[in-house]
Amino acid sequence: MEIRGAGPIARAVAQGIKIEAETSAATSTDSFMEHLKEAARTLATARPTAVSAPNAVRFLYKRLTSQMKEGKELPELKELAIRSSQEFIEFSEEATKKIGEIGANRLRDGDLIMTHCHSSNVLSVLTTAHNQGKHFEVYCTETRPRLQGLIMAKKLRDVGVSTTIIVDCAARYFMEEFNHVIIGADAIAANGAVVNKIGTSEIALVAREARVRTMVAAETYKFHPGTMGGELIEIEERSPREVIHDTKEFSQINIRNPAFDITPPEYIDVIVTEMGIIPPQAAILILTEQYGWKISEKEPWE
Ligand code: RUB
Repeated sequence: MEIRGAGPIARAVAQGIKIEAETSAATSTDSFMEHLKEAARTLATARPTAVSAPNAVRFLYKRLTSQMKEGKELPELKELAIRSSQEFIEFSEEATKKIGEIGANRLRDGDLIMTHCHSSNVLSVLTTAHNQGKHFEVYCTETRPRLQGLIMAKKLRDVGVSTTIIVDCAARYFMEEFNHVIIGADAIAANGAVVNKIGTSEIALVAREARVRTMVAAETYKFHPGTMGGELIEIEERSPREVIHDTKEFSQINIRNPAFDITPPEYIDVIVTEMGIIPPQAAILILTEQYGWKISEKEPWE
């Protein structure tokens, strides 16, 4: 939880691989690849829900293995690992910027917008629209139990956006007033279902009931290749102490703390990616046509 949000997590993974490549004492291509594999396994599986982490590794390995097959020597492979990690970080930052520009086009003067949790991509959409001179207001949920919504609210205030904080369960009370719900994503399944902070699916359900449009702002490396073969996205369950600090007082009572939930594609109007706006049903095309992932592909760290 030092690094929050699936985009920053992906960049941290690429940075980790870069450091491993820079500091590796390997003397052959095989031992270098073995060294990176170990690091890749740790990094790719550190946060089970955010697919951006394993996708960052997949992105780097695709390049490395194709170069290895071409018979590249150790210094070239090392240089490629370092360069590719840096390129991924730059691509990721650029993607968030583009998402901001594309998403901002959908906002209008006078809009009232609701968001949930803290997402760098949602922040990019809102700050870009604000910098374009659009006047709108944002309601941020607190986002129990870790209160990332408060981080979002402070960041919006600091750039000059009119911001209001509400408790999570006030979503339905205010919903009819909103023009948009805008949320980020930790992972997107092949059928367009979106995994994001716990509470997102409830908000999307309420938005649909009130005919308020739900926009997801997410980079294409949030799409989960494993789901093409029916793999389920693991939902990280965190410490009960995030919910109840003094668990002794509530002894013999179970406390469950899933960190994310799944919003079905029917509740999502559009996904704003760096490549443009797509309906959730087009998720499979991103996976197969853009990234060329295959069903049940062997993972680089296996
Ligand atoms: C953060 C969260 C964010 C997504 C998208 O959860 O659910 O909405 O990760 O963020 P946590 P971004 O704080 O538990 O990691 O757009 O920055 O990738």
